[in-house]
Amino acid sequence: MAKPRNSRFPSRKSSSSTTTLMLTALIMFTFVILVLLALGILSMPSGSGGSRKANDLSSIVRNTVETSEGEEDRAEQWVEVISWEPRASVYHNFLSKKECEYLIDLAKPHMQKSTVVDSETGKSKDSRVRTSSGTFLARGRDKIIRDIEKRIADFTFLPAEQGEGLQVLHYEPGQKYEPHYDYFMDEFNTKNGGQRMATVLMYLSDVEEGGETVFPAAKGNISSVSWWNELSECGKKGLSVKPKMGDALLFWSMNPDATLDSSSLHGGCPVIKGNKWSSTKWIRVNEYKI
Ligand SMILES: O=C(O)CCC(=O)C(=O)O
Repeated sequence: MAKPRNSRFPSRKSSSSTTTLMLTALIMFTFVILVLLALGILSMPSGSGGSRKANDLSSIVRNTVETSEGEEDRAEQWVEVISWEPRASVYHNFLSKKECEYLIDLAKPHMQKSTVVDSETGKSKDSRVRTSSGTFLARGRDKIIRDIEKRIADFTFLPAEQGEGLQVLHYEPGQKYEPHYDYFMDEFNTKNGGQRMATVLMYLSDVEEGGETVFPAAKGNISSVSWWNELSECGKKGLSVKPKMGDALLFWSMNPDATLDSSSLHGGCPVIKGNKWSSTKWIRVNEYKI
């Protein structure tokens, strides 16, 4: 039987070549998309809504810069590890000048002679070991303090809820804090929050001479710090940090295995010239209830 001349149905051959063409186009399109993704020209939408890549350290740096926006007086920030025994590092320009002045102004009307903890009874007592004056600022009491406490949590990787209130300290010439541990040897003081595991000490002023924070039991080369030649006689008796307005010193009173670190012994050298203002944040192993 003869084939009709103009069939209304496409032949089997022409339909299979259309399918081949479409498949080839699809493969080429997929290939181009994969190449663009590999080159980073295209990116997949992320669940968090941002275009930031996971594990991209440059995004953390950008984050820090974004946080500091609008704070014209904040100088360059960087973290310097100064010791492994005890574990200690300095975060340069952690606080802005405005924040330092704010904390001093807030604390000034409430300063009282500092006390120490009696290791027998766990109660506070007057002592010649610590001759500064100080006061506590309640945790989370206002926006500026909450911002600082959030920054401390980011720096230490420890939640703000584990921190005690900020203690502001003032040392006049001749005033000091003899070497001591921040951890407790009594049960009374560990009832709320458990042991103190880390301390962040923020310097709210420069000190012309003396006033260093000294770690007399630190292991390692104590003279390797860049400020060695500026240290007082007391400061040269151990690893020392010279107070600089805005800098924060973080050190750990506990080892990673939760034992107490005896190399964290530290003190405040006598101020020789000028005034020293600082603020301490003690961080516990559990939530510290306020
Ligand atoms: O003032 C210093 O440098 C040390 C302060 C201190 O040891 C403390 O507050 O526990």
